[in-house]
Amino acid sequence: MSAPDDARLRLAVQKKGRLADDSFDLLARCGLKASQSRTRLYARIAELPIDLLLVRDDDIPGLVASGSSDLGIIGGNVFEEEALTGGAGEAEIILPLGFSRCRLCIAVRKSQDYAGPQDLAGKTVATSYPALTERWMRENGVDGRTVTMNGAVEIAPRLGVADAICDIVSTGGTLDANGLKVAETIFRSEALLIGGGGTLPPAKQATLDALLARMRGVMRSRDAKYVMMNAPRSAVDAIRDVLPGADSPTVLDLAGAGDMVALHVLSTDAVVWEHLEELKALGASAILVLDVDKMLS
Ligand code: PRT
Ligand code: ZN
Repeated sequence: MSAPDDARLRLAVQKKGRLADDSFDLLARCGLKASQSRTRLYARIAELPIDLLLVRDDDIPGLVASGSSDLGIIGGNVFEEEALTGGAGEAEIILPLGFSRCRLCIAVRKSQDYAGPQDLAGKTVATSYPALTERWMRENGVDGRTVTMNGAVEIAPRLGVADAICDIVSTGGTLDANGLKVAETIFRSEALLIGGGGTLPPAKQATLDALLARMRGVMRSRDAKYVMMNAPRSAVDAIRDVLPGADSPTVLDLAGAGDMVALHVLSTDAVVWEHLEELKALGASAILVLDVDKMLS
């Protein structure tokens, strides 16, 4: 689709790193493929008038706040830290995206008994997120101090730089390998679509609306399953209660099968083996669970 450059919506995404692959995967599932290699600063999307800015994640809130980019995909942890320190300007969250989930945690030495926030009184906490950490300290009446480190935060207690750390935890493996344990979870993060907070010109707004409809559709269909089965007509209500997020099922008569009907159900949440066992116990048979590729409503 060709549009003048100033009518093309700009979306800043991480070039390389933990957010990058999932961001590009989301765009691909929205039917949007970047035309150039990811080694450049720009990539043009052919299907909608969107240009990608490929940058370091730390630059994304500032690019959006200054209007250099209309949109950005950024970790909630980075956005919230920038928002607290003024670096995100008027930028605001448009849509939480449900990937790159992690926790920001205060961790202490495994050997330390930890009973609650009071145990951090007078302690020094090393972190790349001083504003979030200090906000938590304030809210929990902890009279502690932060020391800002931009990498290798987990070795600070061993170096004697700090008593505790506040860092991103995903599996917990890094803490464990460094003799540390989670004391407090202070923030839960996921990737966010952010925007500048102002009004967009109509052409860009129309592109954003189209992008949002596709993103919402991808997110809804991510766990969605289309479930088909044969079942006794009397069990239809019970079956609908078993399947997570199921709307009104389609009920079809089965020729010459007496009380048995065919049921088609769209389940918007994950369907697990336990659900299928419950369906079987309700008299269902020939149960089929199909992936949903796209949804638009
Ligand atoms: O180069 P650039 O500046 O763009 O990237 P970056 O190095 O600053 O960030 P990157 O790519 O590492 O992370 C981008 C975003 O991914 C973060 O801001 C988080 O929102 C999210 N994310 C999700 C994570 C993790 N999981 C994660 N596990 N970010 C960092 N980690 C690190 C953490 O810092 C710690 O060192 O992984 C370690 C802990 O992992 P576990 O699994 O051992 O607990
Ligand atoms: Zn970064």
